[in-house]
Amino acid sequence: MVLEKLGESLSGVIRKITRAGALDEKLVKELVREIQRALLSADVNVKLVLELSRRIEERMLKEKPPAGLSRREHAVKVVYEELLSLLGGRAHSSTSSKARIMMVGLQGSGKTTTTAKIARYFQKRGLRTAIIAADTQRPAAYEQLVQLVEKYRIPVLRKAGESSAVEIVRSALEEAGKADILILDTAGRRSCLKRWRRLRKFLSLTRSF
Ligand SMILES: Nc1nc2c(ncn2[C@@H]2O[C@H](COP(=O)(O)OP(=O)(O)OP(=O)(O)O)[C@@H](O)[C@H]2O)c(=O)[nH]1
Ligand SMILES: [Mg+2]
Repeated sequence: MVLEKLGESLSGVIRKITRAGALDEKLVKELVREIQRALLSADVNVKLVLELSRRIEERMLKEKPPAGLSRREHAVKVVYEELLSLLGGRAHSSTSSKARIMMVGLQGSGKTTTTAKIARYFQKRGLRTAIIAADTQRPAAYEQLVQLVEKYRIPVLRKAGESSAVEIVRSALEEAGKADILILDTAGRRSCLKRWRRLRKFLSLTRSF
């Protein structure tokens, strides 16, 4: 019951962050007070609550969001990480949460649209996400992706002028650097799907990511 109430209150805080217009000092203080209230009514030690809320406030106001994350998304990440540290856990670091997702499917089945949706899904949860535009078959596949995600500032990686998908992936991996989640949008033409060796190549390239 207590945990349920705590969960509800904290979800309320996250909702407030994601819907906030501007994350100014006044709002940050209000959010921190709400987190304090929620934790204290769940009987969390007062000293711990004060320490945690001080850290949340400081990080939300002073920390520069990493590339690809807005201030609101970064604020959600801060709350998540600090709550996790309170519970004795460790937030996913950029190395531990690294994942790669390769979109494979027939032409027109929704790979590119879904790539953008998945990228946004993880970004909202505070993970740094990057997309590799490795579809070399559909005209303007890169522009389609950029159009879908530019408002979220999710990087779309592609080596300009490169016609080999494998080379695009190779050079994007160098750029992807700190991304937690890397999504590969591939071409879905039958001719490409037939080339399983190429798909295997994608996988082996991103294994080290
Ligand atoms: N109704 C509906 N339409 C979708 C969905 N996902 C994608 N579409 C539409 O399906 C069409 C093809 O989507 P894309 O995401 O471009 O498909 P794709 O697999 O990347 O296509 P190729 O790159 O040509 O292989 C577009 O007009 C999308 O708007 C969905 O979940 N529901
Ligand atoms: Mg596509």
